[in-house]
Amino acid sequence: MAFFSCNGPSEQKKEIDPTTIKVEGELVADMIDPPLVPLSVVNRPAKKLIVHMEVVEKEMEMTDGVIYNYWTFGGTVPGSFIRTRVGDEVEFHLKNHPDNKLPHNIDLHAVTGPGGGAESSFVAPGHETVFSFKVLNEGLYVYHCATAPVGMHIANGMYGLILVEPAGGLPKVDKEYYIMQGDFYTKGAYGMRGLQPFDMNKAIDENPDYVVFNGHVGALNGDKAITANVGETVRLFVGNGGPGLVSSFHVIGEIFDRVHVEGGSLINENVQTTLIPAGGAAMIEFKVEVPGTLILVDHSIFRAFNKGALGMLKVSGEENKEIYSGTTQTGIYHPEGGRPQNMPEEEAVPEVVAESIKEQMEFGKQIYARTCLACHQSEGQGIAHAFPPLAKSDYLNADVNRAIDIVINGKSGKIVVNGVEYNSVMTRQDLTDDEIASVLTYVYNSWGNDKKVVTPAMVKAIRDK
Ligand code: HEC
Ligand SMILES: [Cu+2]
Repeated sequence: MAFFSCNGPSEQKKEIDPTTIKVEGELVADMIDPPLVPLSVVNRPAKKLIVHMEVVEKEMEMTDGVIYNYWTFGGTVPGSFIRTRVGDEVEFHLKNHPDNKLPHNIDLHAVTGPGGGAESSFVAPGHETVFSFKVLNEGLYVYHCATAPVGMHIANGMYGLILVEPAGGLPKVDKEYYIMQGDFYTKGAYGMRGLQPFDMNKAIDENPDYVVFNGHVGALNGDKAITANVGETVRLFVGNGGPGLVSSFHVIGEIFDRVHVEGGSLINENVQTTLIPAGGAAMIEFKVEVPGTLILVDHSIFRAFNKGALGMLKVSGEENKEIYSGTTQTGIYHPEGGRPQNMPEEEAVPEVVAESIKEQMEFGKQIYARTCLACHQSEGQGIAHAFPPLAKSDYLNADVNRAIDIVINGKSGKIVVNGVEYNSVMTRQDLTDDEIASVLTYVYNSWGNDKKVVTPAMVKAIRDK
């Protein structure tokens, strides 16, 4: 027997032919920066919805010290969330900022028409184009630039989401957020400082240096984390701009109560990880029952810990020991950074090296955060029985050349740090001489250590031995 399951809005859609919905009046669309979204359409009638979007090419930070020339819809990656309802007539104004270097256009997957609008929206710097479309199908859709070389425009950040709500809007929830995954390809390896140009060869190979949420490593971490309170319902609008990778979207510590699979009308329940195709999306809903930091990841896990695809949802409120109890070790899931690429020498951009002790401290802190912190912890306190402390470490302070050697070559076997024996393995860290000098200078000048300064020449001397 085949019955339609009772999904409310999608049944209404069957009754009304959306092409016959009349529009009543005009409305200028709200444009808000991610991870926020405009308010639901709730009960408003279908309208002529006027969207003003400007393409902006601009340099922004990919991660600490790494600059990238992003091409954006509206100045952010992803571009502003566009919220419509079935039957709206969208009048789309696409501007190309006069300071931009390239022509652009827009292909919205919610459009029924040639190129999803791309064929009508090609616009040169300093100009504006206007085209109109009626939204017929409810769901969550990707939009992106489709100007040649298409892959390059998308890889530089030109994507966003457009939501088509059913008449009456989506069911009410307490919190809504907008997240989009994207992969980025740079000439230099992950974390290499300076302005990093796009690397077309890596893009064709689909081998990104960065896989991130909302355009930057850490865009949803720390004080930029999204938030909710215990007992609230959360809806995540999650898209994948690609251009290359499919996302295995997962939230560590939560189960998705409902997922609009691929952003459409099919609802799956009790989902652990949902697949989000490149150029696709999903609507994910869950209730948060206990406090803590939920970690958003692409569960292709090296991308999360080594390429940046890691975000946070901080839940505050009362504990509920019936649902979860146990001592919590905060900060188990940290980014670990990545140096997986071997760049051909001639393509590598020159390394930006620390010029002063002040810069060594600054760079060293960043290198520590993405390379050492995952094991030795944020204040160098280590983890009992597993990772020795770097704070007030007698072992560290006793011999600087030995410390350099450990970072270059790794370490295994018994050692005694502050009277406690460790017998574990530290992996060799694939860092440059300058980076090792900076990170060790930072460690020696933090947490009660004895303030040695390590130079690249000292590191080189050990490496060459
Ligand atoms: C994958 C986990 C891991 C990472 C990442 C890591 N270490 Fe270690 N580190 C260890 C372990 C385990 C030991 C102890 C090895 C043993 O038992 O022989 C250690 C030992 C050390 C020691 C000597 C012991 C002490 O406490 O003074 C130093 C110095 C050190 N690490 C520095 C660093 C620095 C600097 C970084 C980042 C550039 C780093 N480590 C990254 C796991 C790690
Ligand atoms: Cu473009």
